[in-house]
Amino acid sequence: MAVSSEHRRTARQVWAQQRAQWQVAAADALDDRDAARFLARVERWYADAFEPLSLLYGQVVDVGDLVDELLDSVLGAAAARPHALRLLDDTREIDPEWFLDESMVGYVCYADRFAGDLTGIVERIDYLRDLGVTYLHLMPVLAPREGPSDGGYAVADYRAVDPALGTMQDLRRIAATLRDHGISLCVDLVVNHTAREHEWARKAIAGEQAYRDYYLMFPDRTLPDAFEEHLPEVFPDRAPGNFTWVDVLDAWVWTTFHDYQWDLNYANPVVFAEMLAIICDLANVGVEIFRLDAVPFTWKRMGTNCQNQPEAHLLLQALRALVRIAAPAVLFKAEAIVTPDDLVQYLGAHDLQRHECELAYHNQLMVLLWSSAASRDARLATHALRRMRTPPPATTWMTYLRCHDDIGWAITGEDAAAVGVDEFDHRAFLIDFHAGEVPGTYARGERFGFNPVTLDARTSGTAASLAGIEQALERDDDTLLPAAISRMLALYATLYGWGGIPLIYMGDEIGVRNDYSYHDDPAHAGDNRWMHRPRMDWQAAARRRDAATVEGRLFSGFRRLAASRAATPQLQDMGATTTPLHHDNPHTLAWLRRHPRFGGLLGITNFDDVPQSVDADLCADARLGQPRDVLGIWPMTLRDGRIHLPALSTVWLTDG
Ligand code: OTU
Repeated sequence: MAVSSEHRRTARQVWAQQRAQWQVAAADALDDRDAARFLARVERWYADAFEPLSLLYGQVVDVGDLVDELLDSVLGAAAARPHALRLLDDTREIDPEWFLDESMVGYVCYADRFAGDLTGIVERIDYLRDLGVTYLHLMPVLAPREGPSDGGYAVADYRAVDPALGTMQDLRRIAATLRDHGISLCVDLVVNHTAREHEWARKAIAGEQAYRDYYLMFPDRTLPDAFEEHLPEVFPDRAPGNFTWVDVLDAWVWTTFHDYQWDLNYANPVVFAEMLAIICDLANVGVEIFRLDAVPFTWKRMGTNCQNQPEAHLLLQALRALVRIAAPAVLFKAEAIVTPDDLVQYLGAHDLQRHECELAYHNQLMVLLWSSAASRDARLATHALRRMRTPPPATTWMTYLRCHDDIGWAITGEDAAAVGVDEFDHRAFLIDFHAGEVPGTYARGERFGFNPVTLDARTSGTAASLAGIEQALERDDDTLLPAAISRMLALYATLYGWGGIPLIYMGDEIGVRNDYSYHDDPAHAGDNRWMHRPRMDWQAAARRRDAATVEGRLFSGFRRLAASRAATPQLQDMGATTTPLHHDNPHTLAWLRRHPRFGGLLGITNFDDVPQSVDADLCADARLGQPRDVLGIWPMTLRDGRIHLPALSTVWLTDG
């Protein structure tokens, strides 16, 4: 489904007719300068909103009227935008590529588990700045349903903060304080579904047809059965199937995730308008980055797996254009854990580029880092990552090693075959290895979402436990522990040196291990993702300056990662590319970063637990006359025409 030049022409014509009316409206709502800015933005983005909306809703509404209505809401938001945020808009419009800077480092945490509540975050800002953090993702902060809420991903009210964390006023204050410290606030926006306790769902239950149309409901199994033929199950063990019978509604409701998470019906333009207004309101509270949860699922089509549908992208494109008009400082981050070819489309890389999200999780890199570490072999990573397309201009990856979810072992058959690996066997190996069930494994994780039909499973566990720190501490072994720490740092050093924005998942910087206490909490028991959602261990963190401790070694390593990165302009993302290089050592991953202005950087990671070397000709390919390691955590030597790396280590070589 392509956006056609015909739609663009129509958009131009409609706007030409409406311009005068919007000039008056803007002049009423805003002062001269802001009205001029608002109108300039509408000029710039009108067609970008109109085109996708025509394709999405052209059959059911007059698109000119719809855009008119949406612009009304957007102008309201622009008028309500606080002064400080308008200044931020100005800054970001002057420097729209601010987030591509090599100084960017992200941190991801639950406000309560990290700092007690929202206001507690203030006391931890120095800790974050110490790690070089410029971006803070606070895990779900909006009011969830009571009882099980999928970790907050079942939102009962998008316009209220979870009372356990604080108030909307607290969120506003914390956003401003973070901003004053150079930290951008990111929050989750669960766009695909609401809790069944959300007002819309309650009104649907009360019998209001208008609200039944917010969701996807079916009177009998005919359509659900037909859809199910092509639908995977996200939580096969705990929430099998994709539909839930709701007695009071006398209908099957679409529930991709848990039965209390009702999928929204984006074929209804009213739902789109609601979500747009919610985003604008939260932007005005000071949210700078929206993590758009489960975006691949927003559009359903019979006969498909109902993920990554073209309309899901059109929705994002229309939202992107309209939010740009209201709050240009805001960025979108796609939470799309999908195959590489599908993934880059969320950054707007279609056959023809579109403005969509600026940021997306690089889950391939994450999976392949763990895969390379476990097999001590980087050939699959080299092959698979070489195939990935470069993000379009002014977009980038978020690179990460762990997050609050399980790890899905997304290895494609094509990539596996290309390096002579059996896809199924390798995935089984990764599942078993990380569950601690392969001889010689160092990992302490658990299976998540085991599917007895496909035998597939994902993996839970903190980075420290998966990287061997838990096992080493338990065995009280002097050789295992340094190796595990080095492994963990080398994994992070790879993603810090990759380009994109690196994310630290809370606790990784001090090696927080699995938390088994979730078994005792009835709301969490049964969902082992809680083993890698521990509370911050501030007692352990207090040891972070002591080089003799695990915490000290990791924390100083993370500080070095941020400092080295900030001093390495090749890691800035404007126009740079990252390409893994084929070379002569299977145990090492080598990648070439080419920056059009600052030149090359050759990254090399040794996943083996013994020293390894690679042909120094790689430096010539990277045009590094005098290779010098700018990371500075592990020693590198050049000898006999080879670059020698210690066990479990990373170097970033530049010409110098
Ligand atoms: C997300 O994850 C969240 O990160 C999870 O914590 C939630 O449970 C879920 O949404 C529902 O809100 O399937 O296994 O491609 O991978 O949306 C986790 C995107 C998930 C999906 C992702 C989802």
